[in-house]
Amino acid sequence: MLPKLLFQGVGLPGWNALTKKDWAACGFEAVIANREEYDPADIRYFCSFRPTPGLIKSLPNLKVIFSMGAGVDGFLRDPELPRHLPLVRFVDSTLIHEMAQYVVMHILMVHRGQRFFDQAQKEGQWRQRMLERASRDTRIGMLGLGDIGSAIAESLLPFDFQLSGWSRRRKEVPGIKSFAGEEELPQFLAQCDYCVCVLPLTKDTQGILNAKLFAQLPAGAWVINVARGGHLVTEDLIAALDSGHLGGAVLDVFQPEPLAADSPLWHHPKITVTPHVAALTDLKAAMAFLKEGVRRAESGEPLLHKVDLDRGY
Ligand code: NDP
Ligand code: OXD
Repeated sequence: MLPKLLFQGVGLPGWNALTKKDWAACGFEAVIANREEYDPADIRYFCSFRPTPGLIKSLPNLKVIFSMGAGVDGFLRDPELPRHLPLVRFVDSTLIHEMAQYVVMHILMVHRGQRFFDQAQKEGQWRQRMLERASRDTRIGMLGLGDIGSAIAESLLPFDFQLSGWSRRRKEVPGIKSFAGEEELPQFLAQCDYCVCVLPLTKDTQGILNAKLFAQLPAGAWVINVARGGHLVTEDLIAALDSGHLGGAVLDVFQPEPLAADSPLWHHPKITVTPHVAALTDLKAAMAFLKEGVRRAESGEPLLHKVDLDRGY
């Protein structure tokens, strides 16, 4: 008999077309919460992105919790999360590449002045313009130099930008200057013409994109947030944009999501909004991730990408 895996709220595109047979090929019997009846005592594995608080605790024989996202803040907000169980997060090359594509695309659009040329085209005008700054003089910093932050920085390497990253521990990444810890944050920020947030949302990083941080960025800097909406203090961003200190912002993530219809972020002239699509979990990759995770758990092999619950990521 296959072990049972309970899914909650994992509405990936193509998800509904999967059959019990497809899941059995991954080594488990899939049970869909809120759609199928189940005995909580039968559930060995659990998978979600943002589970209902208390649900995981109701599964007495659970072995492993799988996160369908790279970020696990949706799990850690549950005060009843059983802390003795392993929480495994989704680390996937397709997702990492898509995150890098998103950030590279937006930085190049701004750097190359594409909005100016779009407007000129709309007006039928042949308007040439030099770049405001050569790439060799343009400084791009990653707040967070983990799996995604370092991949983004590495993707930017061929363009001759000055690249850096900030993390808790110092990193050795060729071509990318490493800043570490609270004490080096001001130095890091002072040299970011683009500041890209790719931090996990934890008690230490909640609200980190605030007035104090913006004030430490060079005049005209851009802020790109692809991490979590909880990192951003919205009013502080709007004030820093309206004062002219910041050049613009690209936001993919919000608190709450979907972004409220009356949010001022939607129509601000210096803000680009996308609906949490920098990278969406790929269904095939998700299936491979669960198959491998369940295989390891069943065979007693060590699990990969286990979250440190005390650290929060
Ligand atoms: P990782 O855990 O691999 O990396 C996190 C990085 O943040 C590490 O470099 C870590 O430092 C650093 N960090 C954490 N806390 C602090 C702190 N207090 N001070 C300084 N640095 C800190 O995460 P990923 O790169 O895989 O993912 C990052 C986030 O991206 C996710 O948590 C998620 O929120 C978001 N995301 C968004 C998506 C989207 O579609 N918009 C898609 C996927 C992810 P150190 O290396 O020293 O530990
Ligand atoms: C993730 C996300 O954390 O999609 O993977 O935001």
